[in-house]
Amino acid sequence: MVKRYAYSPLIDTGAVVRELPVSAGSPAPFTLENERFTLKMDETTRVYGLGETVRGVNKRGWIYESWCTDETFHSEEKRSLYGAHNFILVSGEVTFGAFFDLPGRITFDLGYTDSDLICITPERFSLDLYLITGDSLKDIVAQFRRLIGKSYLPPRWAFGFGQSRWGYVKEEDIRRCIDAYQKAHIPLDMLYLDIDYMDSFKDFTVNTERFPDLKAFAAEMKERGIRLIPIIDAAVKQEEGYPIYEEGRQKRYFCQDRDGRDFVVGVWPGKSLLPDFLNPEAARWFGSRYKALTDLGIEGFWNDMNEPALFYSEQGLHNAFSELKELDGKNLDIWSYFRTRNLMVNLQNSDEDYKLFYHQTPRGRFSHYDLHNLYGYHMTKSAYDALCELRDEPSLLFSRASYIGAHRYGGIWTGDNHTWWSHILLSLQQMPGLNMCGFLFSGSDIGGFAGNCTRDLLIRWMSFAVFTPLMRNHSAAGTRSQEAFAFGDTEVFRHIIELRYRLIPYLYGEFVKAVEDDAMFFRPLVFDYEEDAIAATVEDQLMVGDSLMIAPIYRQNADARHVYLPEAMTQVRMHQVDISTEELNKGWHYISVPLGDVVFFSRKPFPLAKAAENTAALDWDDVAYIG
Ligand code: MIG
Repeated sequence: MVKRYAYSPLIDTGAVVRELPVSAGSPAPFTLENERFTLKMDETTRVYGLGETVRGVNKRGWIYESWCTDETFHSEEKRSLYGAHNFILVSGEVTFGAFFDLPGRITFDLGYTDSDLICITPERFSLDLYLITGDSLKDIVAQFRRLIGKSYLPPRWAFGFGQSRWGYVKEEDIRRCIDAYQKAHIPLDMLYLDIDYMDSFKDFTVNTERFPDLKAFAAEMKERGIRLIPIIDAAVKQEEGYPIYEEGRQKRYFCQDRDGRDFVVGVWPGKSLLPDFLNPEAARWFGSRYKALTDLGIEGFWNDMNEPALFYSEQGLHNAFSELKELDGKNLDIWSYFRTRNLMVNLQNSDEDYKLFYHQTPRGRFSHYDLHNLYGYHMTKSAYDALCELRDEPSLLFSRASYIGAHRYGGIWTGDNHTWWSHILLSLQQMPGLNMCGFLFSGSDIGGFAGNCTRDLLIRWMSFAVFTPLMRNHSAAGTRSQEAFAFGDTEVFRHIIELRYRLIPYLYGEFVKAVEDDAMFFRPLVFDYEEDAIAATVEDQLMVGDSLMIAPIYRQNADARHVYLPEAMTQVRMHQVDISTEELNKGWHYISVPLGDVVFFSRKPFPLAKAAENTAALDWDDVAYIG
C-alpha cells in the first residue's frame, strides 16, 4: 500500500507517474517534529536504498545528503555524489519504504548523529512523502517502482562491451583502439568519444581537423560492428556566430539571473550558458539539436556535467580576482594564505552560484538552488524525447547526474571513481540501491577513472563488470592506458569479455523482465532470502536476475574468498575457454579464484551462448543451459 503525504510541495518533480490522494494525519512510523522525520531503530534495523552513494548496501551508520555534485573523490567521508535518489527501505521492527519527493537538498542521517535514530531533514520543508508497506522487501520495491514508472530499456547492442578514454583525441586514436581490439579478437560493440571530438568543446559540433568525415568514419566502424557514442555536455559555449548559442540567447532558452541576463558560468568551453532544461520549450529545442549527430549515423550518447558542474561563475570569478588584487603584495599570514588559496578552489559548484540563476518552469520562475536536483534529470529527458523523434530504433543514453524519474529515460554511470580495489566493491554495493530507484541500466568506469590501473585490478574489475548491464572501460586523460590490450597479454581479457557475450541472452532477458515486472536486476541476498539471518549481513555478493549469484574478488593479491550460499547452488567456473560446474551445499565456502578465472553461482539453469566478437554476430538462440 502506498500513502501520500503532501507538505506544500514546491513543484511536481515528475518522479511519480500515478496520482494518489493525499492522506491526512501523521506519517507513521515516522514522527514529524520541527520539520524533521525521525524514527527509532532497534539493533536489527537495516536501511537500504539511496541509489548512488558511498559506503555499503546497508546504509545505516552514516549521513547522506541528496545534492547532485560533481564529486571527484568517492571516499567514505563524502555525503553526496552525482545523483539524488531519495528512496529508503527500512527493514526492522517495522518494514516500509519511503520516498521523499522534492527538488532541493535533503539529509538522511541514518544513525550518524545518534546511532539509534533515523533523522531525515529536507532543507526546505516542501515535499511529497510516499510511504509504502508490503509483503516483502521485493514487494515494497515493486510498488515503489510502479509509482515512478517503467525503467529505460536500452537497445540490445548496448549490452555489448564498450571502450572509452578521455584522451582519444582524433580519428586515428579511435581507429587504433578498434584495430587493436579486433586484431586480438576481443569482443567490442561501442567506442566512446569524449569531449575532444568537439570543436572547442561546443556541443553538437565536430572538430573536422581531428575527424575530417565523422559520418563516413561512423559508417565504416558500424560495418565493423562498432558504434561510436559521443559525449554531450550540459553547458553551451558563449561564442558569437555559434548557432546553438545564438538561438538559445535569442529565444531566452538559457538560465538567467534575477534581472533577466543570461547567467554566465565557466566550464570546459570557457564562458558558457546553461540550457534551461526545466523550461519544456528550451528542453525541446536543445534535444532537437542532437540531430546534428544522429544525421551522421550516431545511435547513442552519454550526457555529462549536468549536476550542473560549474568551474566558476563570471560573477564569482570577478569577486575572487578583486580580492586577490587586494592581497597582492601583502605579507600573508597562514590564515590569509589559506583564504587566498581557497578563493579559487571554492569557486567550483558553489551554492552561492546556484542561488543566482533561475528556471522558467510551467509553474513559474524558480531559483536553480530550489530545483537543483532536477537539472540532470531534465537534460536526460530532453535527449530521450528528442531521440525518440529523431530515430526509429531505441537509442543508447546515459547520464551522470540524475533524480528519480530520469530512470524512465536513460541509464546512469557512476562517475569519476578511482583505480582502487575498494571501488570494485563500491560499484557492487551501489547497484542494488540504484535498481531500487529504477536505474537498471548502470555500471561504473571499469578499471577506475582516475589514477593508474594495473593488470590484476582490471582483470578483477572486469570479472565483476561482466554482470553489469552497462559494461564500459573508461579512464581519465593522462592516466596509464587500461584497454584490454594495454597490458601486453590479451588472452585473459578476451576470455572474460567473451564470457560477457556468452551471458548476454541471460542478462538481457533478465533485464527486460526486471523492467516489465518493476523488479531489481541486482539484489542483496536478503531480498531473496528474508528469513536467512546470515544473508542479511552479506555485503559483497549479489543476486543477478533470477538464476545467478555473484561473489567477485575485490582485494589485491587475493586468489580466494569466502562465499555464502543461502541454498545449495551450482558453482560455475570459467577457466580460459572452459566452463565447469560443481554442486555446492548451502552455507559458507572458501572458494579459490585464481586471477583470470571467473566464478559465479546458479540456483536455476541459465542460458549460455557461443562467444561472438560483437552483438550483431551473437547467436541468441544457440544457447546451452548450464546449472
Ligand atoms: O571534468 O569529459 O565524469 O567521464 O571523461 C571532467 C571529460 C569532465 C567528467 C566525466 C568523465 C569524462 C570527463 N568529464
